[in-house]
Amino acid sequence: MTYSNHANSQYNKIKTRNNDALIVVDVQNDFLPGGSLAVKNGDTIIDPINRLIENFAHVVLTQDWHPPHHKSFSSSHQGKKPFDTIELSYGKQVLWPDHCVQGTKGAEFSEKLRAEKAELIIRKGYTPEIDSYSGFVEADRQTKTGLSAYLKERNINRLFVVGLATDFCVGWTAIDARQAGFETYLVEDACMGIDTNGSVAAALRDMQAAGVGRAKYAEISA
Ligand code: VGL
Ligand code: ZN
Repeated sequence: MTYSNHANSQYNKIKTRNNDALIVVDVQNDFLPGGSLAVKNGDTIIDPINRLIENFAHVVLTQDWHPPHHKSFSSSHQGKKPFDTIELSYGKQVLWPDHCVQGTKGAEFSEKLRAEKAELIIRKGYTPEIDSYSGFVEADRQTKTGLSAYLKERNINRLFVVGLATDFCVGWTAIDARQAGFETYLVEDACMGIDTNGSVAAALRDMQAAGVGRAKYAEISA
């Protein structure tokens, strides 16, 4: 009789290692209740994330960081409203309310997040014409942020991805992490989705197809 270590078993125990990193995606005021692109119940994942932060030797934060009038804002396109979609040079783009504008309160990390332990903050979405959901590669699918090279130079090879929003920045970051060759887990109860047009189900499907594993925060300890 052996105990299953399969990802679908009831309860897994994951011990964090020195070559793991916790990637905390976009826990910023604009994505939290009261923010301009608030994720419903987004604040409920902050305590789980803080608990995870205690258990990782390496913590990286991503920060959505748009200039005013960014191309991903519906206000930059005449006659468009939030959640409409348009074609940009790199493909389909969902249009958003103005959010995470550089230097604003909405772009700051939640003051409840234990952000001080982070060793790196990767800002993304600062190119005026290109969005970047992923912490690794911009939406043109070519421009790199440098995150993969940073992690590899530090011999980090296993990533746990948490934060906001499951169906956009978390999902794309996790999939690109796999693409870059990292063993990658979504900590499913330490992230929350926007869910427009079935986007959470689609993101979970895409992550699974990319080989992203699933974990729960209580399974993970140092
Ligand atoms: C995000 C939409 C636009 C996210 C960022 O953090 O998931 N979503 N910009
Ligand atoms: Zn954004």
